[in-house]
Amino acid sequence: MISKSSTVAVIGLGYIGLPTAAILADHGVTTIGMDVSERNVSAVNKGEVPFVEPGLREVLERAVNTGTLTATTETPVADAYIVAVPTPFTDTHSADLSYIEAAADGIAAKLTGGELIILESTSPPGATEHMAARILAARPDLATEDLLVAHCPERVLPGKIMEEMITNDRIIGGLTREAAEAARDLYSAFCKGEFLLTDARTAEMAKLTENSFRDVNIAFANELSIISDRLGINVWELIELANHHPRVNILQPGPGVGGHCIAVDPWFIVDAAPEQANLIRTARQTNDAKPEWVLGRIEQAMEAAGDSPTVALLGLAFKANIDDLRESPSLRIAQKLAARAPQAKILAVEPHVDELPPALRDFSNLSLSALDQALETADVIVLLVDHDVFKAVPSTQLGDATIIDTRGIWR
Ligand code: SAJ
Repeated sequence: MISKSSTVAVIGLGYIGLPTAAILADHGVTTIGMDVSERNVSAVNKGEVPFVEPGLREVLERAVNTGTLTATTETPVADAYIVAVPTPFTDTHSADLSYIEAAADGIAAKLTGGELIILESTSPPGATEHMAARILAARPDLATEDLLVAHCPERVLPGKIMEEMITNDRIIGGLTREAAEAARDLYSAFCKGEFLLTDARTAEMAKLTENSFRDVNIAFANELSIISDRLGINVWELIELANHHPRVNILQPGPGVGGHCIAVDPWFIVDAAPEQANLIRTARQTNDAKPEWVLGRIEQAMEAAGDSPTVALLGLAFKANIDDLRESPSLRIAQKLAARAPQAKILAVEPHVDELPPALRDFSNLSLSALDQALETADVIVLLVDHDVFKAVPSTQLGDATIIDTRGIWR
């Protein structure tokens, strides 16, 4: 039975695991965070956040100072486990479950029976059953009914995690009803949203469906932007006008879709049902093709600007006001441009990072630049991320450079 006096272990102290552990601990639950990275563990034990997430630092500091949160590199003994490890995809777009398997192996060794094990990582249909089977195979002394296993996908928005973790509704898919109810009791320590209980497979698919819904809608906006460009129409005005219809709500075009969720999760559906998932696959391909289209526009503008143009690329993160560069279309654009245009001087501006990411370090024609300096010297200014600092740039500072605004913030 999971109660407020239970000890909860959170496996994986990344973008989701760390906020989850900090919020649980801040609500009085004894929490042990586990991560394979010694650097992360030592940062967390000092109350330091290894990435940018508004509001997390305060909650983490409080939890560490009161002693309800500790971090370790070893899987601890606990009453409940929350697995929040990455589920990247392989070269063939199927889910790589190796991190979940490693977490399962670590947990299996510590079980005594009666524990609750929750998979939070976004997973393909069947992954929770797979995790449970792996644990039971490692522990033949335990019976299926000795463990409570559930899938409770996280659905928080990076940048708003601290708020959404408390207010969002939560889907809880149990391998049994008892497991779903135990997971609900655990999350009710901090979650004020509605709890929606279902089976694990439906919960897995619900998460993938939400992100695919968004991907398909962004693909529609991205396709509209390419069509509008061809027809000489301002796509942002077009979308604003169409959205005045009471039943139309088009999302915004951009340089492509990034992040570790929307650019990844739809592939898990395609992989699970390749013959049926045609629209979902096409949307992924449409969004994945957008950076190449933007590159074409940049190359055209560079050609018009002369032999050795200076190009400012504003933003490397995958979206506004965060430092996360994973699956970032802007990063991909910067990398490809640097490789294809040795004659150009490329100034990458990303106020949320102190140094260039490894993918960009080996290019002598690309450097990290301050915003003012880049705007002053660029022949071509490419807005890739709608960070607030870029939105605040007055049009007078753009001079007579050619502007490619992929997010429509300066129109
Ligand atoms: N984007 C657009 N146009 C838009 C909206 C987004 O081009 O109109 C781009 C962004 O610039 C970014 C990408 O899409 O590159 C994804 O950004 P996002 O803000 O839509 O979503 P994420 O990846 O930060 O978080 C999503 C959220 N899912 C949904 O909104 C359905 C979040 O709630 C999930 O918890 C998260 O994925 C996750 O972890 O799965």
